[in-house]
Amino acid sequence: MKNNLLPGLLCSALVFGLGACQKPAGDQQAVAPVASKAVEEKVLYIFNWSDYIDPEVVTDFTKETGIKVVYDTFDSSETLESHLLAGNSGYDIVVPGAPFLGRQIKVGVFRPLDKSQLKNWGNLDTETLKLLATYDPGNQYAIPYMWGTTGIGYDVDKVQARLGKNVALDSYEILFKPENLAKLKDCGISFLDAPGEVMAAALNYLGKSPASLVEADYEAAEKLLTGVRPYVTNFNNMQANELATGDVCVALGWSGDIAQAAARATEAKNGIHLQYAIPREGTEVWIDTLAIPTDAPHPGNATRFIDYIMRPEVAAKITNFVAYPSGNAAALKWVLPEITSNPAIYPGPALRARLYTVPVMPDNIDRIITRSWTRMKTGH
Ligand code: N2P
Repeated sequence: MKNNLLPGLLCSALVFGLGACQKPAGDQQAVAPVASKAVEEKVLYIFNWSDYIDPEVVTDFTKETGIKVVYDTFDSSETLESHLLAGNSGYDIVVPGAPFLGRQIKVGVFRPLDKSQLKNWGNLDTETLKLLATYDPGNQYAIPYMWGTTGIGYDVDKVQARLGKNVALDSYEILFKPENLAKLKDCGISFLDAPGEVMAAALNYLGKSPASLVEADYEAAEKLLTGVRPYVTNFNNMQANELATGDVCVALGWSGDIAQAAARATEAKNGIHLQYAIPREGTEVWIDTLAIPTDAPHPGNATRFIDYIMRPEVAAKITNFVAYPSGNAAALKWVLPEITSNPAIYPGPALRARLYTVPVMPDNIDRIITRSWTRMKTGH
């Protein structure tokens, strides 16, 4: 065999996953392009939030591309972050919220998107991209996936039976006033286990900036939460089931998860009527994103998946399943009318005017938040 055939043979063997591409000395130029394109195994490792996709989207992608998907889930931004910071997570696609994306970009854990391969980019919502660019300048590393709000999920009958018919169900007073919580404790109270988001909600409720840089403001927020803590049944980011089954009757939670809970309860015909309110005091609107870790083993497959998700019908299929709006403007016409017309999922202008976003916080503030969250939860 002639020596100059060898590089091609060695590298094409990789298509079948047989091993590392060895570049013979002196012939590196000839093999490099082949090595970077053709070597990916037909597999893709995704790490997403739980209850955050229509499983059919994943199986349809595999049917169309032959790329097998290994799909894992996580339940907190902190879990995702620890995987990313440890390195070699093995994941090709991850789903950080925008503030986490912003701070993780700074430490180099993501690879820039290959926009030349993202032909569906034009379907993305320009306003959402603009907002996302405040975390990811130039939209280099991530696309908007879904967005939503943080608010109050409640069992209408149980809450009204305990707080009276005249109580404002769209006020954070339900969740932050100990006298209300004392009356609700027997039917179960769930709070998100999301330190940054809950602290921001507490700050905002206290009339402070949800993105405050003042240490004393965090002391006040911690004090508020410490007063609430004895009434909280659990801190949890998977609230759809516990609300749907009646294990808890009120939650500080995420819009789509609460909509999913309401749908599950209706389907189960268990007599539980759940609603979601965007608090009148204002609350957070957040964006979650799709990004590719720097050390992703299959960045080409990841790019294909991201482009697939950006097809309007696909993005809409996810929204129809998870009840979170997508960052894809072209998807809107494929979204079910009962979802687009639900103001708890797609808030109208008056509600939107009450929403705030949380930026990437400086490290010292992040540390304050983490410490005070731990103190509040553990009691020391
Ligand atoms: C999916 C919830 C993801 C929202 N269950 C996190 N921002």
